[in-house]
Amino acid sequence: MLLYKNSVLKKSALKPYLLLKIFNMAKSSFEYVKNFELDDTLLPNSWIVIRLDGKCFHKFSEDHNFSKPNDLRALQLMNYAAFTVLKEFNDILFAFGQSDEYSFIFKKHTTLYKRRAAKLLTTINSKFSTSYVYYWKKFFDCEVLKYPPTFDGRTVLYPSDENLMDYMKWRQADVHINNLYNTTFWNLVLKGNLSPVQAEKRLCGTVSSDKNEILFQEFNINYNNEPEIFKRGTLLIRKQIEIDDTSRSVVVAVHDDMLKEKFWKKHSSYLSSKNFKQYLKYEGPITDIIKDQLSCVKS
Ligand SMILES: Nc1nc2c(ncn2[C@@H]2O[C@H](COP(=O)(O)OP(=O)(O)OP(=O)(O)O)[C@@H](O)[C@H]2O)c(=O)[nH]1
Ligand SMILES: [Mg+2]
Repeated sequence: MLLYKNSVLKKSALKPYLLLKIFNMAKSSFEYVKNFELDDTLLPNSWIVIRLDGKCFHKFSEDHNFSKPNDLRALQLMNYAAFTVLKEFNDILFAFGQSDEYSFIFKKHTTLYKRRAAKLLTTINSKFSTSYVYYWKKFFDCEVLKYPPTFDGRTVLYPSDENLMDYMKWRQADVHINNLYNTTFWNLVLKGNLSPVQAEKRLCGTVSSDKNEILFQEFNINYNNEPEIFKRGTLLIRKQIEIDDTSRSVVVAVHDDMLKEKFWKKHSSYLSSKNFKQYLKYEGPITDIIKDQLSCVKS
């Protein structure tokens, strides 16, 4: 293009094939820069996990009046944004979310984008982040989105099934630890009239049973009865569903206890088979996310 714009060439009566030759020479002399691009193909035969996390969400949640310690709208928006990702990328086996983070676990032998790390991470992050903004109003009807949120992301490879299971357990244990602390902390502050500093001091050195006791004795709260989504986070997983005598695979949101071996025994087929045959049957309620997928199929 630059060559063509050159006034001498424009005015000259060069034949088109000569112009093309000059153009191609220029192209190949520049093209070497492509070699600077690094190969970031991820190892085969290993689990690819992408984890996204909201940047400065302690501030973002304040600025958007999230309820403390848990805002159901915020969690549902996170789930919906992640669901949008799973809907588009069939190679994601399941995803797990809590607070301002979401992990996406790819099928072990995925060849999506030839397993190129940057392409996978940036595409998933972009789809998730734009969906978070795009669907904001669906969940926060009275709260205006004041500025665009940012999510960081990382890609981690896990070589064994055990590593992957431990990863999922780690993230879910994190929900439990944080939620028990936050629930007790905010009850002490909001209902117990302690300042945040006093509440922090009160909880310093306490173990789980102490916090359960504070909640029960002082605020009449049985922690076990708190909503599962708060205590365990959300697992988005593909399951089979029977509709009108036909079986369809859909993404469902569940709050199963992944710290229990029972969960992994039941879901062992998700991890083991190379040529995945069939997802487990879903037996829960027909949620909005499921309705969304069924109406999509019909239209
Ligand atoms: N009130 C409220 N705050 C939330 C909720 N979910 C997430 N947050 C906030 O988001 C933070 C998420 O933790 P982090 O990711 O460690 O903190 P961060 O401020 O995002 O910091 P970076 O991730 O390092 O940028 C929590 O500490 C809360 O402040 C919610 O449902 N309600
Ligand atoms: Mg964060």
